[in-house]
Amino acid sequence: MTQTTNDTIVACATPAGYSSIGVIRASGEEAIRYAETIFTRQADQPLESNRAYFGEVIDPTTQEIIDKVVVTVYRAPHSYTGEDVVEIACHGNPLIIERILQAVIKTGARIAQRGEFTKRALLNGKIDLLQAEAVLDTVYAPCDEARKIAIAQYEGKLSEQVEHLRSGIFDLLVTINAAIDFSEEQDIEVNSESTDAKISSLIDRVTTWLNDSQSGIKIKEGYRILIMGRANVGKSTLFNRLLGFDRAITHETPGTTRDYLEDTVALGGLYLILYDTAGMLGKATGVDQQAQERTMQLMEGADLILLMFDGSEPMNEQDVNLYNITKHQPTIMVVNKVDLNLRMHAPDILKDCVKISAKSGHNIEALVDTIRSELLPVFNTNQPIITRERHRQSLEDIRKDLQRAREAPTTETMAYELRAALDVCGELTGKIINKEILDRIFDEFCIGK
Ligand SMILES: Nc1nc2c(ncn2[C@@H]2O[C@H](COP(=O)(O)OP(=O)(O)OP(=O)(O)O)[C@@H](O)[C@H]2O)c(=O)[nH]1
Ligand SMILES: [Mg+2]
Repeated sequence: MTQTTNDTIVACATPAGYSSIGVIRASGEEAIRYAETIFTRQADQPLESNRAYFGEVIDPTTQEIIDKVVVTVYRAPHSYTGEDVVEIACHGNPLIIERILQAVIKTGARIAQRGEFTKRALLNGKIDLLQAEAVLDTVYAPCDEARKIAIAQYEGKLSEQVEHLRSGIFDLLVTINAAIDFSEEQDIEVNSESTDAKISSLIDRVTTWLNDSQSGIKIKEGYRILIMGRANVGKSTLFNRLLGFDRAITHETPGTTRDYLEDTVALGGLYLILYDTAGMLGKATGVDQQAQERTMQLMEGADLILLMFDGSEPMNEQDVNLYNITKHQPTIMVVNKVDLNLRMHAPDILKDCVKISAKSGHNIEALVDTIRSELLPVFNTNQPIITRERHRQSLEDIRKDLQRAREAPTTETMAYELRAALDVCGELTGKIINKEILDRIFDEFCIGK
């Protein structure tokens, strides 16, 4: 698989705005020649690979010094893209970055498209499609668990597993093809128990993998956590405490929160989408009733409920109601206001609860630990889990193809289904290029990656 266009591209690899350092990256056949044109340094030897040089960037038209920079050179194929790559680390001022970009463009480069550096890495065989996606996931990992998975995928662990599956299917296809070729001369029984068992074992492998996929996607996209409880128990105070800033209004008057509030935070290595809800007020009417209906709607999609009680007051009917409503969903009981005298008498709840003070922050770490252990799944496999809908869909397709192969009436149809499964494996890793899939993936990238 080789790259057809190797014109030289350039882009800023660091975010817009002021920073200590900004990095401009160029890749392509002429990248080093362009760098030589605009870069001056004391010792004027040719730029060597894997070395950094201190010097100045000069505007090729006016000969004016734009900035003092460090230039690093990576010669093909030992670079991110597999092409000649030059990285210019300048001062992180948007004006300087723009001037240097323009200087490189004046020498003949063009601005890169979204993800074009990574796309070139893919097309030059430096990484496969799963790894290209993992690059994106590494850059945007919203929490530590997502980062761990992204790095494992970037290292190629997921690709290895897909390759392992692919070769299992391929071996089977070879046996079956041989049987088709020789079936007229020899009596080869294809639909034998052993073929059936082999396909079944491949299906089982894909199924185990798929069972973990929902968790993989959740780790990346976030767990929905609903803070529930009767009015005034301290839901908004906890919401603010977990977020680390005063997002919600809190007040001693019951019924402060009406419309639910939503915000995200990384806690305990997980990415959480937190919801602060309206307090349950017993027989509510009008706006209060609508607010409570919304809470009930949110409950349906919640991955975890934090059901809060006010430890400084006896339990009342609404607490019991909420306890009954939520008991069939994953729930953590949270008894709040333990900085005050404990007046709640509910042995069942107190046995299993986390006792906190949302106001002072007491025991919030224990609550985060409990949230983590409730949510973080025990994976069925050691193999890197999948984190994208595209992966999940492909595995579903492979499973269907394998199931059809197992039930195939003839050897020919069995071979046909196995070939279809192989094609999906190829699309998954990018061995088979599907332009639509590529465009969709690289559209998610930023320019400069
Ligand atoms: N002593 C003490 N007071 C708390 C604690 N947590 C919250 N409060 C107080 O309890 C009152 C209600 O807190 P909120 O966070 O607004 O309660 P809420 O559950 O969101 O209330 P609604 O939105 O009305 O349902 C406020 O005066 C808080 O300061 C706590 O841990 N200890
Ligand atoms: Mg509130």
